[in-house]
Amino acid sequence: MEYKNIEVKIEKGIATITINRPKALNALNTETLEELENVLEVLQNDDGVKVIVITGAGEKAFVAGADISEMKDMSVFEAKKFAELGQKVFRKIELVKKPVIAAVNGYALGGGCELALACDIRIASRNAKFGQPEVGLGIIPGFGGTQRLPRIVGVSKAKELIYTGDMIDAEEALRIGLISKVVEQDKLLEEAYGIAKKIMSKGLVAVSLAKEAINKSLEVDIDSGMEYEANAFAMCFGTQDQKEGMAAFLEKRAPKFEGR
Ligand code: CO8
Repeated sequence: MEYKNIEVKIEKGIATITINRPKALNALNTETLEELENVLEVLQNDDGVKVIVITGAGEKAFVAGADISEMKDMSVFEAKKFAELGQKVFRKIELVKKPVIAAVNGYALGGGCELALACDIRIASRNAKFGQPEVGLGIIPGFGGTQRLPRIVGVSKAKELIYTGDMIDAEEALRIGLISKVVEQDKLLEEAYGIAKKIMSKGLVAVSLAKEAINKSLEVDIDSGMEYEANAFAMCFGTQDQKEGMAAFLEKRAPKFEGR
């Protein structure tokens, strides 16, 4: 597939997806969402890709939301279809069996904030701004924001952000646990790649199982979650990486993981 609205670069096991629609501050229209859906499928099936980084083109915006010009005249039916498309694509990010890091380089508003929320790890540049301004447009978050934001920052803060539409800066986002790190803009990708490389030095089957188990913790009751964890933990013992990791520890040497 030819991409018009995203750029994809794969280097040393790290795939970088850059949302690139500068004229609309990287806002997500149907075409961009379809391209994202396609590339996630491609990257999921590419064994050479170990970690995925998502960022926005330019220095101003990560993603300034869903495309308001496209949504303006939507019928109820079209709006439902559009919301479901965004939800499907973001769920794919959550379910892809590889870590996904959002490198938030500017405005992450509405659908842009929701895109970041679907990623496993969020870091941001100092100029980043987060918000769910939808109620100011007479709508609500529709790409998972009402479901993921309360799970990540707690119900009270999520309601405050969604009811007021307030924008918060990167420091505040860090304080409330919406992101895990703030760095200078020119260091953002370097930092994201640093995290990616650290993850890639570990047992990647284990990392993938940890992703699944942590996701489950947000979806099921604690006993089902514990059972899921115990099964995932046991599965690690069927991997070469577990044998190598523990042998290396006992032999006092660095492990050589193969990701299997
Ligand atoms: N959609 C379409 N175009 C956009 C968007 C957007 N979300 N954001 C910015 N643009 C365009 C502007 O229209 C402008 O275009 P033009 O140059 O042709 O006039 C260009 O990008 C530059 O923007 P500004 O001139 O506004 O730049 P400023 O620096 O003055 O302001 C802001 C930057 C603060 C980011 C401002 O652009 C803004 O407020 N943008 C909209 C933010 C927003 O409300 N986002 C939420 C959208 S709704 C949403 O995401 C819902 C998700 C769920 C959908 C469910 C489906 C039903």
